Amino acid sequence: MANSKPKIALTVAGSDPSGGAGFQADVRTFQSMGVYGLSVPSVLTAQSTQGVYSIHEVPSAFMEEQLDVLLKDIIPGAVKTGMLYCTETVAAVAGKISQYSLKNLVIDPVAVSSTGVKLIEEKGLDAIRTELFPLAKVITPNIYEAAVFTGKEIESKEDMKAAAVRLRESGPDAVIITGGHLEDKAEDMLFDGGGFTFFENEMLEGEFHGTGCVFSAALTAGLARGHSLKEAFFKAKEFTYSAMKNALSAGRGMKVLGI
Ligand code: PXL
Repeated sequence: MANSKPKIALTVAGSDPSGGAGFQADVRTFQSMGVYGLSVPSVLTAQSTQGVYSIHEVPSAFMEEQLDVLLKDIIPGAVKTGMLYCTETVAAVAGKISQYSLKNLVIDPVAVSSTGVKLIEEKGLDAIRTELFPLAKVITPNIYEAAVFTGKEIESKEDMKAAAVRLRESGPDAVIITGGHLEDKAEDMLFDGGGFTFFENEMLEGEFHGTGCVFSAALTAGLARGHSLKEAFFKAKEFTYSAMKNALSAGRGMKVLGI
């Protein structure tokens, strides 16, 4: 069928000039999964594969303008948020998501870079929890972020389950905790209020940049394509794992995923 309606997803995320993470990685992931990508940068970073050197916020009034101009024209089938950095940005994004009744919202509560740089202000964490989590179809913290948001260390599968239950009380329909490195396996877990679904991969050697971004973007693409959350979760895991296996040494630092 010619001219069938395109599947469209939006990312509201930081810019990573190296392309390994941030909205650049999200759009490449959307494209690779057959979904047309919209992108609104929320923060600019000076960054290479060797690390984040500096962070420059996009003014919140301009965030609102970017979203208004775009959403009056196109309503995406799914949306993800990545790095938001400060409370004003979180408030601007949450306001526009509500105003335009955006569906299939994936919140990746980015807190720290793969090289250990803080990617959010302290107060931003609270704003994400109170303003964005209640709007979300699913939130995708990694183990470290889940520990930051719950204030409890996660050292076992039981800890992961308890953190997911706790996080879901903030309002998202479901919680996916990624990157559990337990017993030499890479464990990821979905909790949708009913049951816990674990997805296990063998650990891959090496350090990778952007795995969280690529996973949450692939999940968003799956939702934009009309998959159920569980189906989108499995497909996003497979996509990310294969992109890690095909990782590239583009620069002198960490590997970026081969999407
Ligand atoms: O991987 C988390 C992340 C998300 N978004 C941006 C980043 C990073 C990590 O460096 O730079 C823009």
